[in-house]
Amino acid sequence: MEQQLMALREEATLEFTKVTDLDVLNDLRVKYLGKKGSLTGILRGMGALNADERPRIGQIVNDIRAELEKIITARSEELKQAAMAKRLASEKIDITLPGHRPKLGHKHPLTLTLDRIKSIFMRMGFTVAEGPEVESDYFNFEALNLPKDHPARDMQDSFYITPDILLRTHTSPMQARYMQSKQPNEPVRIIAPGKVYRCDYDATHSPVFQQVEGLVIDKGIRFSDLKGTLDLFAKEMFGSSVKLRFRPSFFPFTEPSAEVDISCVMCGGQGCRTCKDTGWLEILGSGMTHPGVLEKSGYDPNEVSGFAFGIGVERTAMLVYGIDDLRLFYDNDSRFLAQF
Ligand code: 2NM
Repeated sequence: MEQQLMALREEATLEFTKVTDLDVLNDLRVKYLGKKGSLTGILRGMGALNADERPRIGQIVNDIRAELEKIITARSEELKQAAMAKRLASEKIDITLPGHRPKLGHKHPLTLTLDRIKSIFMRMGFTVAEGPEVESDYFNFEALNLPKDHPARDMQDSFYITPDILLRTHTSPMQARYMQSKQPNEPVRIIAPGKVYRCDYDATHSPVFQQVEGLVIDKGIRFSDLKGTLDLFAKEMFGSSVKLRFRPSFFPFTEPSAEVDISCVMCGGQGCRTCKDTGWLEILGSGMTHPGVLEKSGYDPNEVSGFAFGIGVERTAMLVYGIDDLRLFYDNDSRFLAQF
């Protein structure tokens, strides 16, 4: 048995020294020292030895194992260093090459558009008022003069949480909240931007979209104030050569009401695909605040008057950037978003 052990020691040492590959070295370790390896194999024969021989042979086995492990560790180090030296010799790194710049994101086109809208009105002295997207029936409809049979109140057209609570269908509830937080007849000059929700989905309608609604109340506010404010807004937003057109319309919370068109930003009013050959683009709704809306929020229509308007952020962004499908804003395709 002692001879067997010496032979194994010799053979293993020779093989470990010859090996030039780390994986092969590991295979050899398993072959000689592994659970089913040669050394363990010889150890199994110990049962046949005399009791007084066993400790001596056991000692030899342990010594051989330690010695071989030492050789393997040393050889493994050598091979690792050789591999690294070879890599360093062949691999050429040009440290003067420019690094990879991390890709920086940027604001979404809708955020850029909303920022511009806000900034235009803030320069005119408007305050930005924000509020809840989950609203009560009272603030979303009742306080704004929307009759019980108004289509927006239909379960089909709005997202209801309970019969009394829904996702706001416009940002006007914020205007009512703001009015009610003020002293009676205290002047108001706010815009309420934010997300609103309606059951609708096609190339020009998304179930969630963004709006900016404005409200001005004070003594002696007239329709000409509405016109001047929206005229300045449109010129700042779409360019100073833009013309405005006010068309009579209807909203439950304003009287009189007007739909506002701008001269087509694509063709300058000549007529094209975007404006469907009319030369005009509808951009917002507006009107003089209905006396009932003022009264419901603590304002006296005999003392003060006001105007209000609502602008669609998606629609504005589509016109500013020349985009024909609103769904592009929500797809999050970086090929689209990278263009802004
Ligand atoms: C629009 C059109 C016309 C509007 C009305 C009010 C409020 F709170 F004063 F009643 N806020 N916004 C309004 C008026 C909104 O959107 C097309």
